[in-house]
Amino acid sequence: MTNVDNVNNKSGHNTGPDLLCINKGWMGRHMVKLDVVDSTNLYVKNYEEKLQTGTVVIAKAQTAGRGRLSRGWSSPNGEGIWMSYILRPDIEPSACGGLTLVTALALTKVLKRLSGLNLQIKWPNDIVCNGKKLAGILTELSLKDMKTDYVVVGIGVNVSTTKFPDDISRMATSLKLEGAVCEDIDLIVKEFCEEFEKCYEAYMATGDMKLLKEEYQQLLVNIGREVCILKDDKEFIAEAIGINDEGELLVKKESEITTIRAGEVSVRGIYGYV
Ligand code: BT5
Repeated sequence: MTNVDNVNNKSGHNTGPDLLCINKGWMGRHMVKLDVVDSTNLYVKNYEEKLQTGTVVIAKAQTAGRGRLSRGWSSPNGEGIWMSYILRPDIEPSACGGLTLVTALALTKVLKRLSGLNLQIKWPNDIVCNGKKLAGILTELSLKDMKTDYVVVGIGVNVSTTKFPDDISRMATSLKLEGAVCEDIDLIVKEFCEEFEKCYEAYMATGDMKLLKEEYQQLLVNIGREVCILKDDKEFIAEAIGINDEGELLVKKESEITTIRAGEVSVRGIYGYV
């Protein structure tokens, strides 16, 4: 077992009437269902002290859904899975970024299984289908005395959207547009919670991607492809060859291998990098 059992007992949170139970394990054992919220990530951060580890907050609509680097996330009413959950991992802050990869792996596996679609991960935080973005992940870390206090992971999955805002209409897609056999939000969330729990425990067993790397790489759209990397304000083209145990992207240029920690990596043929 991981540290999760211990931290589960940290808050004596009283389960109120808005808290529903969808999973016997710790992940999603408590769920807050909202009709509308600014952002489920912000909600978790605001109520952090009251939420047990693994609590899932899900909304039908978000009025200020957020992506990375203060970008927006379109979250129309009833058309997708807009949810966040809280983790309190006993790991170094530098290892928390790996939880984005753990989430991407669990979500891709579940969505593939239920939808029947051919889905892949675009490192580090996108799930893509036929070259378009189906889902995104936003991981936010809170520190206390330079140590990991808690982590909020937010997931946005486009489920039944058929018309996206003009600025993203060419790069975004939904389960419905791709012809998925399942669009059942409750079922997807339930199965995700079970799958995430397994992947998370594998991550926590070593504190890195060692046990998950192979499976993750099999789903990685970047692998063997030319990628365009923006690093230290400079752009360069290289071939992605995989990830290391820390979850960093490995790229090769003229036989020199570089690790990419975070930031923008565009893949040729995906979202318009040609
Ligand atoms: C992400 O950021 O992909 C993270 C998205 C996380 C959203 C979830 S929803 C629940 C939780 N609560 C929140 O407030 N957020 C999380 P990034 O890689 O920075 O991508 C953002 C970019 O994706 C935007 O700048 C748009 O170009 C594009 N985009 C916006 N809405 C989209 C959508 N619904 N589907 C596909 N692409 C979208």
